[in-house]
Amino acid sequence: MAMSTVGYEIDGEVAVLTVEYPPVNALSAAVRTGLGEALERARSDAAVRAVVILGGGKTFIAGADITEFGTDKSKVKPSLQDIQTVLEGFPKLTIAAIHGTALGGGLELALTCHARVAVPAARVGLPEVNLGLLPGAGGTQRLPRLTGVEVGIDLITSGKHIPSQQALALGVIDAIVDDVRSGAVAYAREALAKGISFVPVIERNDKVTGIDAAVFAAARKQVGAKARGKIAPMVIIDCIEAACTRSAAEGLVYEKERFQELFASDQRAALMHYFFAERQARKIPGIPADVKPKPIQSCAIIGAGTMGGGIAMTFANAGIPVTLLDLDQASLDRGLGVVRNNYGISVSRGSISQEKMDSALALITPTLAYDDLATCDIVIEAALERMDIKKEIFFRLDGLMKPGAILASNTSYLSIDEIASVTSRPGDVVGCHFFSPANVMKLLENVRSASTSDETIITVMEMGKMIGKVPVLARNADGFIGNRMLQYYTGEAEFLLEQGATPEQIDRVATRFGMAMGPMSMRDMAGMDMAVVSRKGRAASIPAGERVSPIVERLVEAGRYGQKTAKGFYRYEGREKFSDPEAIAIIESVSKEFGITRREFTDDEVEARLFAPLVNEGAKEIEDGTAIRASDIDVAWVNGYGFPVHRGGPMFWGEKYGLDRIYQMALDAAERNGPRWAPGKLLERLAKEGKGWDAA
Ligand code: T1G
Repeated sequence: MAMSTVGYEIDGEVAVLTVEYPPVNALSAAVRTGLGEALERARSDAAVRAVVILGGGKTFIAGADITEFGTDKSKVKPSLQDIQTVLEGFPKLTIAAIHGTALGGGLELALTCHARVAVPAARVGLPEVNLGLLPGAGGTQRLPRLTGVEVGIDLITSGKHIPSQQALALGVIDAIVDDVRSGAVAYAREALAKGISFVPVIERNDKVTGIDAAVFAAARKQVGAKARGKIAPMVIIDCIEAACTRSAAEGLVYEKERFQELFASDQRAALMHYFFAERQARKIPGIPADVKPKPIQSCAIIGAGTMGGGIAMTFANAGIPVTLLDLDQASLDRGLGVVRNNYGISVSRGSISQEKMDSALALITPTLAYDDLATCDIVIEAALERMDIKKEIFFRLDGLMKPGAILASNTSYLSIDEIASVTSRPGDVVGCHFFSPANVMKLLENVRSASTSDETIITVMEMGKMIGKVPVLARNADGFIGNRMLQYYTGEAEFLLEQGATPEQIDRVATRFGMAMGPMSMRDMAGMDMAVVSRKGRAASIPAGERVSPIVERLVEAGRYGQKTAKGFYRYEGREKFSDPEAIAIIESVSKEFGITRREFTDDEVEARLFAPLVNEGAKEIEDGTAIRASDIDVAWVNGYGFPVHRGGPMFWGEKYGLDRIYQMALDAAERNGPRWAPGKLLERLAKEGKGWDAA
């Protein structure tokens, strides 16, 4: 008998099976074995007339055990499908009792029970698409039979979790109960008493019959437009279409075939890498286990500008009271106006309720008085990117904030060590770099100085997750993790322009690769006048003898700032962009100025030239300790810079592309652009040894 991971108790005529497999009751080999044995026991116990299946600890079953994927354990019988077959043919009433989350295989198992009940705070979903997969245990065949095809397509291609109230309305669950265990037992008893019979979900065909092919054509168009190269969403639509055009048995076979196809894909490997990378990034080596995060129950923000307002929304959305300070009432009013407007847009789009907007706004208290910040657990400075101003603020905060408060700067590149140097508590000083718009972008790049304490680090990493961000820890260095690499991506794009590529080609290649936006369009959106200012500030970091392309400066001199002036690399009419011969002429004049003979580039050459420098600089960040691990860099770029998650991140992509090729490209780039572009020792070693980042 395997170590029992499934508790078995009798409550009157109901057998209660509790899956105990922390942390999320994943359907490991041990759990599947335990479930098989417990169901057999219930079947043979004449006193048992119903079975309730629930999860121990904080949740129901969160899906197949991802850690077993690709291992022999995943082949151990009974498979999930075997358990489902037992359940779907079980001679006694079976009830899935859901709290926490029922996700992936967990929900698929519940869909083979006769009925499903959930507590109000529970959530259910089929998020396999986020792993480059599809629900491979009948989810694409059963869920649409309850929700209808269009809702089923939306839920499964998005992977979203839905609350139990919505699940009830859609028929995914049959009742909401106050207490997961007693409520489920009572539901079972009542169903027995009333002699209610349940039709197995797989036999309910009314919602998958007679569906017009146009529904799938429309879905493919809509989902395809957002997929940005992801393959799983389109395969999911094929499977749901099969639920409507084939028998249930054939549909299940079809789904299994398409699941195997996705399981073998590079995208599944990349997305699985990313799943663990995001969680690994929260683990900081070298910090003793007894160092615990401080509670963050109040937040002060200095600066009600775009960033400060967005950060205020982030904390308010997490239910944390915010005191928002600015220098004068006009700035404060303007900042709060932007916050209110942002919430209003979300309400009008239906993405949040009016109540949510009102409750979040009620948590934001504007003030002009620094004294009002003193008792907050953390203060985040989001003032101008000038060191003198930041030093003045932190010196003042040092004398004001309660002992133990965390003093954070949202700076995107200024030195945290230098900022901390004006305080008497450098251990409490840290960078918390949010990305604009701060209430939307997921990345929180926490930056430790040489003095930042372990407790401060652990606290801001935990805080990141608590406020719905994806935290990554950087050590203080120019540009931290993301922006330090970004200058090589945009820099090489501008050199490519000088050498003959066009803005259209570069942006087309970047978006074909899966980037949310190409580098030239990104420049136009951010505003190149701002880029010129920050490049002036960083000019000292360019070694003598090296140069940065002056194309951006030339465009700004010509009044071409980007979208804000309706012209930049492109000409804009509203949000629509057009090629602009005037911009091309400026680019060509730079080529001429530097005696560069322009030539054609293949798209593949542009792609390699754009992304290889990212990998090269990322390797240097691992080497010098700016980044703890390669996968942290992947997490930063996926969440802060729109790098396609289905490619795993720049470092994962580079390893697949070949570190030896990346190394050679770095040597070539150094020839062209200067020593900053040369490969570091780590990349050289790994390339020559034929190893990957795990040997870093
Ligand atoms: N398998 C194994 N480990 C898992 C896991 C899973 N399904 N889900 C989470 N973990 C680990 C995670 O790595 C972390 O480990 C710890 O649990 C806490 O996770 C046939 C094939 C459930 C909402 O995609 O969305 O079913 O870092 O930090 O924030 O069709 O975990 O502590 O060592 O995320 O409270 C489908 C993925 C699988 C759900 C909880 N299911 N998990 O969030 O904790 S494929 C999923 C989540 C499948 C079938 C297919 C979240 C969560 P460690 P956490 P959390």
